[in-house]
Amino acid sequence: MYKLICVVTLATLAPICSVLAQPEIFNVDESLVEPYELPELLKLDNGQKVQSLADWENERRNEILDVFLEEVYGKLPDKALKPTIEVVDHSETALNNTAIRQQWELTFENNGKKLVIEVLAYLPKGVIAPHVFVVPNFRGNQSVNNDPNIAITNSWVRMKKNAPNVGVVDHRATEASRGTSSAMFPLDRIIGNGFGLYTVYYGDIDPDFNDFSNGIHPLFYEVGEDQPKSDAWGAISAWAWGLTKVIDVIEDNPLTRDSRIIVMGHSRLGKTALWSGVIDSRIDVAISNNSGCMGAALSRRRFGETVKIINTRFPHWFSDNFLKYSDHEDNLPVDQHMLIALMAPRPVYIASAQQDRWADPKGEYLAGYYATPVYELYGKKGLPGPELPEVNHPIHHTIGYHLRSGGHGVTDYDWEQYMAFAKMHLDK
Ligand code: GTR
Repeated sequence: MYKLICVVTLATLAPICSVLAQPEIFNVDESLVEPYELPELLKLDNGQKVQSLADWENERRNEILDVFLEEVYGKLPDKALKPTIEVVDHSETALNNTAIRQQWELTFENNGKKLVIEVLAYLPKGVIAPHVFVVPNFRGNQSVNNDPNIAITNSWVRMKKNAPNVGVVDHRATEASRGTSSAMFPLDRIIGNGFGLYTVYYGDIDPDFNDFSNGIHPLFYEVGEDQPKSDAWGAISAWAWGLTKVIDVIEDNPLTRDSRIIVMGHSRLGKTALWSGVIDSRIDVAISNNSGCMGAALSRRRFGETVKIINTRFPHWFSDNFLKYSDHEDNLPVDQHMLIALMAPRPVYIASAQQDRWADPKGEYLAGYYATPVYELYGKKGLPGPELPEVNHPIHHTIGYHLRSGGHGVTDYDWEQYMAFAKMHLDK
């Protein structure tokens, strides 16, 4: 089935090859994509067609959601765990006097374990209930800006092979890590456009390696358990759960209680952003930036990263049940167009980058296109046809999409689209 072995000479894919423990087999040639059949979005498990919005909302949506919960990302705990929340910082003069900065410590305790999640917000001064972006970060809150008042994370920080890892020593962040992700968080533009930003470090919620004795999971184990059940949450569900806790903070904060909420995430956190939008209806808009395999991209295309590769490298991201779909995508009762459809009728944006073939731009687009019939049930516009739009020609319907020139990352161009898309849908 796979036609291309990872001996790729293409500069853009070379780094991928070098980080894989063993050469993996994957295809990045469109002409080699085998025909595939997607599971039907609007057909109930009993074979009947979805005829109405009520059929979708009361039946089909639940069937699909259950599969994503049990077979893919894993079920989140039913039990609510209330944190103690401490406001640790409030400044009215942040970012050259343009923003209010706030920081909170959320402390969760259970089973004799304790977890602290730090939340950071910048809000534009003089704007009442600004729309707020919730964007999880990869290297600690201190990495989003070189503001010396941001608390440096105490949590484990991922170190990339073949990357400088500036300011991270032995998996701990140091002073030198301040602002190292600021290109991904253009706060001057975000605040300048009247938006607020909430961010949280994903490693505070669950450190990103295959170990379930740390992070949030152990706080929810039942007696005798030391890892999640086979249908229970992996790391992506845990990170999405963490975003719902940030939304609790947004709702408790008088400055943002009435704000509209846009979740945006990049790459593995783009997968997380989509999933959080599905499980939390308080999210008004979900945006996935270069989310790829098990984010927006259709798995059955087996283009770029495959289910087998993702399960081999990152088994902890999903429920254990998901492991059986390695090389067996066709057995999965869902594909990622169904994840997008679960956001309906709320606006959802899928962003791809031309050189990011590992994430399968066409597969990301097609998931939005094949989700469109559900948006149409609500009288909303999805994506117009099966062909990829031209590079740098964004589509801003209720489903948004762009294929940006360049590679894997978040750029100012991406942010311009997200802010325009959010304004279009959320401004009254
Ligand atoms: C890659 C992974 C992708 C994507 C990316 C990232 O190694 O294969 O699924 O999530 O990491 O998060 O940067």
